[in-house]
Amino acid sequence: MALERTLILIKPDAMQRGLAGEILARFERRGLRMVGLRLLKVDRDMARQHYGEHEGKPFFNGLVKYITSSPIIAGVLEGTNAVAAARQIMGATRPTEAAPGTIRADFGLEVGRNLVHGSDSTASARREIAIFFAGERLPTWKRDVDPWVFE
Ligand code: D4T
Repeated sequence: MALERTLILIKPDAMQRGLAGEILARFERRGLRMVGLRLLKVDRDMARQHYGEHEGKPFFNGLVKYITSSPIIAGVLEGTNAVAAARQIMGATRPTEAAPGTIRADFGLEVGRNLVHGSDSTASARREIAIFFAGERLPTWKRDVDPWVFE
């Protein structure tokens, strides 16, 4: 059991449809802890950095136009096997191939409007966290305070 961090994005379609809270709640209630959270507008440079591996593919220009089209939420989630857990909660890239109960199956139809992003490996997570949280010190969680009882 490895404690990992992963980067998630709540993409423009989810933001515009008012689904940010619902999506965050799904990660949160699974047990993934938020260690970073930002609302930001992605510019073309940032989009190129993030989606560099897709440059030259037929859907690349549409992808950049889409991800830069409205504010998004970027988050860093921490937990046991966080990379795989987040991707399981999101479902397959193509919403019509995603398992029922996943975010993409429950809210999406189009691969180009698939609501969320999640890092696909711990190496990608490190690279992507450096893009979206450059220079930020992410907090650590302590569990020595009882959340229910004031002493
Ligand atoms: P992201 O990176 O957004 O979490 O998606 P995935 O990790 O699940 O999938 P990906 O890297 O293969 O695709 C990145 C991004 O491109 C869009 N896309 C993808 C598209 O518009 N048309 C396509 O044919 C593919 C394969 C959707 C996600």
